[in-house]
Amino acid sequence: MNNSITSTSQAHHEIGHLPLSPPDSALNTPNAQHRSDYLASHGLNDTLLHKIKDDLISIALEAGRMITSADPSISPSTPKNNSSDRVTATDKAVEKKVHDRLTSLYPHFNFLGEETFTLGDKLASTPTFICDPIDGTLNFIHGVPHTAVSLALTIDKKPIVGVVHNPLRGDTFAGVKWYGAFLTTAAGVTRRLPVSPVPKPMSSLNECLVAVEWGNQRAGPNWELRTAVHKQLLTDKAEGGAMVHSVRSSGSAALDFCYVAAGWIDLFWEGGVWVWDVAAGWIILEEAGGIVVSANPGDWEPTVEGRLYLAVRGAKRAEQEGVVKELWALMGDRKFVF
Ligand code: LIP
Repeated sequence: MNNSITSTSQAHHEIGHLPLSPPDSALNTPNAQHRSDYLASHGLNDTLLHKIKDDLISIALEAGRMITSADPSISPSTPKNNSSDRVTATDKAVEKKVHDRLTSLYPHFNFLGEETFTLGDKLASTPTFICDPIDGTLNFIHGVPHTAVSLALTIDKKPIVGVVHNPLRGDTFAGVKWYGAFLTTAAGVTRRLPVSPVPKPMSSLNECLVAVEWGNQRAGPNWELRTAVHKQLLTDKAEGGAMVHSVRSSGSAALDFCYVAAGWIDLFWEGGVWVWDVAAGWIILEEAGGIVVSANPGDWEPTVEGRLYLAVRGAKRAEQEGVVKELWALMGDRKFVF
């Protein structure tokens, strides 16, 4: 079955009108009433939620144009926590643009951005925009065309709207709680996620393509655990590994989440990234039938600020739980500490 729902020659900037709609079964039911009461308790309603999604898409596209027209060699990057954790003038300029646009449109909402975050800042329960101006800064610096603007709205510390835009490929992923998740490509084709409406079976890790990232903390117990698990994922079953199809490391956690939402990647296991790396991808994934549990064994309900994530694509719940338990088993009694 073809899951493409819009195929037009429309300009990419028109994708704000993604055909997000709740399933028919969700309309005029007690759930719909509960949903509107919940939104109202935060000063929101369905119409506003969709306006916010459209505004986030339009701001992400504008930010994307800033990224594609920037030349990182002209304004070199500077290190943050270490030599592999870097920031450029473009990261800062994009965040300022996003901040200014959002605070003028929604002056009563909070704003949390990667480049203006101070250690100890906490996500509020009230509506909060979360911004990663360039997720995949190292890719941007090196010219790898795999970076994204990642924008989310949270309420009650949970993502409710998410937009992830890779300006170099022209992909825009968007999700709104209760309304589904979509990908619009550079060709103007919009598809509901996951891309395959009937997800393939996922009976064991052995059949999975797994995303991992390397992070920038390259010493100590977290590094030992990360690299040991990466090795176990790849190692032959005869030697105690999971023998996954392979691992992929894209350099952007936001895009990793979206690729799991699309169903292109089966799982993404990561500890140490931050709320701005995952908030938008989280709601896109959930709306595509995926789940997020902790990167550490035993925690089925991680928080978005917890820095520990195992994202699993849409599949039967028993299959999702099966691969989670298999991955956690590879960790034994070891845990990330962030
Ligand atoms: C990056 C993440 C990536 C991780 C890097 C870094 P940034 O975010 O998305 O997955 O491995 O350490 O945190 O810094 O490019 O926004």
